[in-house]
Amino acid sequence: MGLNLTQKIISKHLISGSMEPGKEIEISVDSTLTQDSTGTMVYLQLEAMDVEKVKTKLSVAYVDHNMLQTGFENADDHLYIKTVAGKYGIHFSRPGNGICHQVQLERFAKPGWTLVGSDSHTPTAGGIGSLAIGAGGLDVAIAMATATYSMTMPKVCNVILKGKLKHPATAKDVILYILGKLTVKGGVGKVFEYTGEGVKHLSVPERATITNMGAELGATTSIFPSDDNTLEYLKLQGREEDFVELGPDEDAKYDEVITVDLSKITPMVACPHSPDNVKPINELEGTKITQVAIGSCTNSSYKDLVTVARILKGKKVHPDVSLVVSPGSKQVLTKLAMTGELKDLIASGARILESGCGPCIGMGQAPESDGVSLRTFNRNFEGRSGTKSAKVYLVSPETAAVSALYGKITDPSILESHIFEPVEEISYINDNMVLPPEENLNKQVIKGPNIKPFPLNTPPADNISKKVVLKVGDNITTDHIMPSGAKLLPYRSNIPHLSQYCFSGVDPDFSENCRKSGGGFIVAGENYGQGSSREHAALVPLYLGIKAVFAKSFARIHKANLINTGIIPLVFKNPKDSEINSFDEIEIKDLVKQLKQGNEIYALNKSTGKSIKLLLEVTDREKEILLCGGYINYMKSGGRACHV
Ligand code: MIC
Ligand code: SF4
Repeated sequence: MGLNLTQKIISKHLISGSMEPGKEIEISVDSTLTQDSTGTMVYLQLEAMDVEKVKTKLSVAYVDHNMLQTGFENADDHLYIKTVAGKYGIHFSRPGNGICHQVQLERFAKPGWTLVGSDSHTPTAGGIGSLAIGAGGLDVAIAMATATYSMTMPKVCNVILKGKLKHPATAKDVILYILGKLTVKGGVGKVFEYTGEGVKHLSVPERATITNMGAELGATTSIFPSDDNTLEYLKLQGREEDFVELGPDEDAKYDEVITVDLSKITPMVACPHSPDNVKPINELEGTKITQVAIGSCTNSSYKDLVTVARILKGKKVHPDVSLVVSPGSKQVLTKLAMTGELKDLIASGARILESGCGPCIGMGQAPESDGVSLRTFNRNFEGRSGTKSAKVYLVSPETAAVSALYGKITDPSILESHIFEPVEEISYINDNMVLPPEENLNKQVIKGPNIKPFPLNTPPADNISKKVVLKVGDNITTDHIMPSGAKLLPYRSNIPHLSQYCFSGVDPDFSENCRKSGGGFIVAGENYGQGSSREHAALVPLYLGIKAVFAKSFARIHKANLINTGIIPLVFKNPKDSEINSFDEIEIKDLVKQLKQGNEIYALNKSTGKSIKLLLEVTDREKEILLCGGYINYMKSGGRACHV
């Protein structure tokens, strides 16, 4: 039987397990990436692992998220990452070089390689045919230390692309359309593999826009074949030798199939406050806007920004709108400067930001109170922009740019046809902002005062009786659990400081309640922990004494992060059992025995007298990790059971 592309790459990298969906597999890891906001924890964990050098073929440490340097804190983080990279044999991409996913695609990602990154949008490299997976920081540290990664074998969903996009529809509209259909939990446990004649009409950066936002579907990853367009892209990057042709076998089998007719896609908008709240643009046309932000790892390629420059050329940004543009990389920004498009952007009134994540993670450019912001980004969760009352809409660069001119959401169909003429790609390569390990001279790791040790759990107690310190609904994001933004991002290496702000936008008393009750349990709905890969959303609750989360379902990366920290992720067996009130006292007796015995855990709601049936949906290895109170203890015990 033929293999699909996902199976082909996995089988080439398979170390143990079988490729049956739902079963645990271990694969070899060719490359890793980290970025600064998750990276400091990753490297603290790597240091705890006692290895001399990374075992991967290539590991890159980026600084792209927090570059505001409002105090010493994040300059300390940058220096720590730079020096630790030098020590362990990791390439260091300096601040200003660009967003990790954009630079990885341009300079490092290879078709057929595996990539594990401490950022949920790592699947961007699926646009070039890599099997690229976002993971929690500890899993990336393990990947660097051992060149392996353990995961659940996903189902493979074939997305057959028919036809060709018609102007003004773009790759962004394709993925928004899919998100509208499948929702933010539609991809959990799946890889989306794109095939069909439509694929050849999409360039690598367009494919990367689609695979990037596969993260919003909750997917393990998304992938395109490696074909002539891939070769063309690699040639422009001077990396022709990295090309291999890759695709599924003709008789490949898939677990699911969906078909998307590209010729029927029209401009789409994801409305506040979720990337799957998607509507066709005609339902929103005329909505007044106050800010437009163009950039992020979804839409900041050279082609994206040239198109924006064409739209703005000779025109003036609407007086009620602030337009900010953050180019994806130094390469993109330089090319815009070389060809003169940068001049057109500046002349129109666009505010040019440095190449990095910037407003996407709330690092500056927070809208005014009740502001309406149109963004080419991938997430519009409430408060993520830095302004809780702001409304954020997600659109393509074309829609964003034309709307910036009119001061309201505007259908890009009104644009003249020359805007959509193919962009002539130029080649410009300059890697002087990447420091290879051999040129990174500070081999002494430097840790400033902002860098605090990460918390460690202890093996679970036999009997636990604790309060429900928080009850929340469906689709809680890691931005809800551990908010980011300009005020908090400088403290990603400082769990005690962050702990004061855990769930602050949901329940400002959460942290205090945890302290008063000596920790406790969290009760949640579906898809708990969707969004970012930040393991701070597990480390901080651990620090506050959270023992277990009871939910209807969990998002993949967050569940792995909970397990790695030793917080037990439990799923309600009967939805009715989720009828638990805040501050009810829950007792789990013989927890260790129950964990060892099977996958059902019984708890008692002492406040109501009702019994609760919970499922522990983990692999044997993950169960051992939980019995040890987290991965670091498990590792220290040599992978043996901590409770005998
Ligand atoms: C995000 O888009 O939320 C981030 C910031 O890139 C995160 C990582 C983080 O929280 O540091 C992600 O997507 O994993
Ligand atoms: Fe950076 Fe935004 Fe991409 Fe996250 S989603 S990596 S914050 S640009």
